[in-house]
Amino acid sequence: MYEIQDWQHIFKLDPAKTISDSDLELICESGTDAILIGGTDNVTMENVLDLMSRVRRYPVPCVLEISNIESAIPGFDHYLIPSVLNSHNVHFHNGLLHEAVKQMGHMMDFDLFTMEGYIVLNANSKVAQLTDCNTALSREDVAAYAEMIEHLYGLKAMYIEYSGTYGDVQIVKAAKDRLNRTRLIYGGGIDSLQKAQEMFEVADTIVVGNVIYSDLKSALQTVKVRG
Ligand code: 1GP
Repeated sequence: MYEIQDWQHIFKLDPAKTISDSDLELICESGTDAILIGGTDNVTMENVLDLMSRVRRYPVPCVLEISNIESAIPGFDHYLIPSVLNSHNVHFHNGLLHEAVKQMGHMMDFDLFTMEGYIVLNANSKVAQLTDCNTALSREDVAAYAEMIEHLYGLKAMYIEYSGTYGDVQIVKAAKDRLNRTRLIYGGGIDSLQKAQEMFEVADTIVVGNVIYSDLKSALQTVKVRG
């Protein structure tokens, strides 16, 4: 149940944003495979703990995508650790991870952690700016990252992140064509069932975020991609 290999649809909740109990109930009981808690700005121990305990009322897997050490708290079913491979800054490749393992390695159950080979492609997103990414990548560039992630790094997941904007299906396909065992996760700009279906035809897992806060009804429609 907590194995990312089985997830087709994920809702991503930003701990820095507000969501009512009734909207949260609809998201958690929507039939999605997992609730991923993660964000870029203002992610704190307090708001992560608050959201985790509210999601915990429901039987859906609750997963943390770690964005900083102070908010990496115990109690989640699983943890995703992004390694931003197209960042110019080594801190976002492995520096954060190194610091986390140094501080908390003695109490980490490594089976609960999955490292994601993360490629950020929306230059205007907060995450691209924070992590100083080279987003001007061709299909060939992204395909090469896919091969590195599966064959050299040996990671279980590649995450193509277009946060805030709908991505280029051909770029996503270029990655997918090079992956056999590594799961391809896509996130960014999915705000309708039609976009969810289009990306799900290419990616293994789709992540739906922002539209939860702007148009909950459309967000809930996207769950229909699940087989
Ligand atoms: C963000 O990939 C997720 O990290 C989802 O993107 O918020 O644009 O849906 P959106």
